Amino acid sequence: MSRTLSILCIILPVSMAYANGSPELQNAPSREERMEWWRQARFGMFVHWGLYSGLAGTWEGKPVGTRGGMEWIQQRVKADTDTYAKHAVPLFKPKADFARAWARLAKHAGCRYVVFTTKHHEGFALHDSNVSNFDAGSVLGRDLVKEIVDALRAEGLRVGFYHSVIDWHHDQYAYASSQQLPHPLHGKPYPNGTRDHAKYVEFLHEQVDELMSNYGPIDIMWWDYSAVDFQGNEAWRASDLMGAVRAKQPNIIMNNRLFRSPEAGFSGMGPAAITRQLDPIYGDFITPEQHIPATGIPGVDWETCMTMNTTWGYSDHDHAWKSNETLIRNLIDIASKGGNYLLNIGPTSDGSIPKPSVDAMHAIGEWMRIHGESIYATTASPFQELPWGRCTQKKLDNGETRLYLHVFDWPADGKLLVPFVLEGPSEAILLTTGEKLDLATGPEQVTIFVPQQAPNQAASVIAIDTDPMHAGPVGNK
Ligand code: H79
Repeated sequence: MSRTLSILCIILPVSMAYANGSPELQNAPSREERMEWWRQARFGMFVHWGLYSGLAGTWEGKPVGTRGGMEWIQQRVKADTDTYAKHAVPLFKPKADFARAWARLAKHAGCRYVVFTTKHHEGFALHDSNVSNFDAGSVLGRDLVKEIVDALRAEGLRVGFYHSVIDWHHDQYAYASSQQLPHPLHGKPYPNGTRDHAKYVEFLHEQVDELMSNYGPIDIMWWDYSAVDFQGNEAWRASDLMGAVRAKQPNIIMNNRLFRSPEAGFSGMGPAAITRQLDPIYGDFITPEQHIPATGIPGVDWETCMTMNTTWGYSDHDHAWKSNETLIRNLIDIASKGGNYLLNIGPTSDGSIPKPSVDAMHAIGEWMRIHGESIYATTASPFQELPWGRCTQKKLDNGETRLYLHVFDWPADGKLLVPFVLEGPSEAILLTTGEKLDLATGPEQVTIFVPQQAPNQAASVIAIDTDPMHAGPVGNK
C-alpha cells in the first residue's frame, strides 16, 4: 500500500467515527444486531475457576464455611496476597484437555454460550499475560484462556469473559478508596505505604487489551463489580475501557457492572438492588444475581446468574444442591419473564466438574432436547400470572403466535384452564409426548383436556398456535 493511502486508511475511519460526536466505530453493528443471538440463546453456562478452586473452601486444614462464595476465601480469611499465593498456587493443577469436558457439558445441556472467569477478585489471570507474573502463563507455562476459548469454539458455543475489576493482588489497587468494595486488608494501612490507583487502572486496561486482542472474536464481556462509593470513570476509567473493548471487538456485548448508579441499572448495593432501567452507555444488559425478578423488565435486557449450590468457586463443604426440578423451572421462569439464565459450575483444582453439576446439566439437557423450542428465541409471557405454571411465546412465520404453556402443577381433573380468548379452530400439542390434545373455547377461558398423569415432573409443555387478531389473554391490564 502507498504511504499516503495507508495514512488515509488510518485517519479516515477515525475521523468519520467521531464526525457525529459518537465514539462508535463507523459501520459498527447496532445494539439490536449485537444483542440478537443473546436474546435467542436464553441459556448460558457460567464457570468460576481460579486459585480458590484448589483451596476448595479449606484454609490451613479447616473448612471456612459450608455456605457462600468460596471464590472469596482470601477475603474470608483476610490473607494478604503473598500468603494466599503461597497456599493456593501449589494446589491449582489443571489437567490436560479439561476444557473440552466443560464445552461438551454446556453443549449437552443446551447452553448456547459460556462465560468463564479470566480473573476473579483474587487477581490471578488465567491467560498468559505480559503485564503480570500472577497469571497462568507465568505460573504454569500455559494459556488457560486460549485452551478454554478453543474448546468452546470447537463446540460452536459463544464465548464470554468474566473479568473482575476488583483486584486483591495488585500492589497499586487503592482499596481504601471504597468502604463498600471488599478487600482482604480492608481497614488496614497499605503494606507499601501509598498506592497510585491510576497505575492499577492502567494495568487493568492492559490486561483487558490482551484479552480482546489475542483470542479471536469474543462475544461477551462480563464485568464484576462496582460500588456506589467507587465506580465508573473514577474507579476504572470505565467509559474508556468500554470504548477500547468495542474498538477491538465491535460485536461484543457487555454487562453494566463497571458502574453502580440508577441509570446503569442499580438502586444500591447488594446483589438484588436493581432498577428497571439501563442506559446503553453503561452496558447492554443488567445482571440480577442469585434471584429472578418478580416480573419481566420491558425494554431492558437482563440475565439472572445463579449457583447450583451456594458457592460460585468450588468448595468441598457445600452440599446444598438445588434439585434438577428447581433448575429446570428456574430456566422456564426466567424465559417466561424475557430474561436469560446463566447457570454456574465451579470446577475443582484440576478442572473437573463436580458430579452433582454434571448430573444436573444432563437433566436440563434431557428436558431441553424435547422442549427446547419453548425456550430458545421465545419472548416473555403475555399473561400476568398463571396459577399452574408459566408461558413463553414465539412469532411464527405465518403471522400467528405460538404459546408454550409450561405446566408445573398438573391438573388433577384433567382440565387445564387458560385465561385466554380463542376464536376459530385451533389445536394444542403436548410437546412432551407429541400427542394432540382436545380443547374447548369459552368466553373467558380455554379448556385443554390433558392426560391423567403429568408426562414430565419438572414441567410438561403444551404448544398452541393462535391468531393474534382473534385471540388474547383475558384479565391483563
Ligand atoms: O463472581 C460471583 C461472586 O463472587 C461475585 N459475583 C458473582 C458472579 C459477587 N460479588 N459480590 N457479590 C457476589 C455479592 C456479595 C456477596 C457476599 Fe459473600 C455475601 C459477600 C459476603 C457475603 C458470597 C458469600 C461471597 C462471599 C460470601
